[in-house]
Amino acid sequence: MFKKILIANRGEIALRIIRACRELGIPTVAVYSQADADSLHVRFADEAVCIGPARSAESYLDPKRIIAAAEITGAEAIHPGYGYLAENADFAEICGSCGLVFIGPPPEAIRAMGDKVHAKQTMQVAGVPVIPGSEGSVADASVAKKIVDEIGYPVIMKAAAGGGGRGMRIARNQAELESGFKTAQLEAAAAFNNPEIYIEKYLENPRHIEIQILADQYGNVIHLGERDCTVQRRHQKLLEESPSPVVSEELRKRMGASAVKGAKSAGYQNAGTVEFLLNTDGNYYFMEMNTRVQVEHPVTEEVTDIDIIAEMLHIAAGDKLKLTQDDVKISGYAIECRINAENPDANFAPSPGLITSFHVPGGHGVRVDTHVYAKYVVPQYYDSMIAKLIVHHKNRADGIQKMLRALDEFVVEGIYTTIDFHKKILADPVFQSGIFDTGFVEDYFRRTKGPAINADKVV
Ligand code: MV4
Repeated sequence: MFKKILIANRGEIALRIIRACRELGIPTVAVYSQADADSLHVRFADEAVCIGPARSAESYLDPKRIIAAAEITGAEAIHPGYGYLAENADFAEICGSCGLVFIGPPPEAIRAMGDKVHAKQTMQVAGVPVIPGSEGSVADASVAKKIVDEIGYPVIMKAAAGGGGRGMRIARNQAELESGFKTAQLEAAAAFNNPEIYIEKYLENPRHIEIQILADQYGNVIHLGERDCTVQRRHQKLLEESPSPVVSEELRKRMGASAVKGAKSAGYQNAGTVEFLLNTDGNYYFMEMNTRVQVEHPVTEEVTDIDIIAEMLHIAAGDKLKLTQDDVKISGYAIECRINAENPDANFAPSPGLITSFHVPGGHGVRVDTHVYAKYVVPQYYDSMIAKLIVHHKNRADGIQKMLRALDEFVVEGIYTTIDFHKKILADPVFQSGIFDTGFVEDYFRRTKGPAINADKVV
């Protein structure tokens, strides 16, 4: 195992990785920006290096500073967490050429899955169901029109270099196709420095179901079941559940087998997530692959009793997976609420500042992953998630009640948070029924006369 690991991240995920390292007896190095000097990841790591000013581009996003910190502290490996450099293939490559182990997939796998056209082709060749559409990227609107002649409207245009919902456009007729295509190309060029666009049949109101996988360096790949991330607002996940209320044991086996097959065929290693859209007819389609540990990994940890971060460290150190697929048992139900420093009554505007009081819930089956404490100042520079509240119980109905109880115990004063908003969602009969789709949040606002959501063509 590694003699020292550097964590190239901040916030709750930096703490999560430090905890896993401590349990494995691995000394840790934290890096931090000047805005994070009072952060818990700095306090709980064995060593800490200030790598620059508050701005991410000059700290957490700067490979030079991270590599320098690893070299001066003698770290052998770097865990990137999520966000920042986690899915930067060049950074993973630089780690390798500096003699540092990047705790994640090989650069080639990150690159292959980062190109959404390439990723889709890889999955299709592996026999994973993909959404009908263009084979590869589409040169112009006239080529797009030819594809629509085959698959029909509505279609969605996506940036090859996009992902996570950025740079997408729906067209329901030829006029929208022609204007949308040009805009999509220009936006993709500006946002991702790559104008490539591909086209797919637009699936109305799917669910977002993703499969967690683990792959060692010797070709062994297993899956840890699904997470249902259907409850999203503007492509931001609000809460995640496992198992999904609509995935049967049989469907889990098939989706899991697809994810494993796709990962093997991509030469994937370490932890990853294969995202699918699930239709109301029960058909699922590959959407994209996330080549990192995800925010919502704890729900999988709770129902499988597998420490995903510890597995990542073992895999990166060259250990063989000790678990086989038969060892993976889904037990009970887990749900995670993302607690953000945001004001739901002001269109979820960020609410940074001083937390005057902070009390976290506890009790059986309750887990809180947070870097926040009373008198902590939430910096304005970074994302607004201040805590993840995860509960584990026997079944979905009891799990939701436990989450409601835990949310009631959660006290955060001094800033706005999404705690009360989560209570309303969890108490909603449609949410409780388990039968909803990615339009759930928008529909909830309509039904409860909350803030209207801009219904333009940008999804
Ligand atoms: C789609 C789709 C419908 N049809 N692709 C959104 C995130 C990005 N990864 C892809 N997304 C979508 N792709 C086709 N062909 C609908 C969405 C989508 C969505 C997906 C998952 C969760 C929430 C969503 C909200 C709006 C649109």
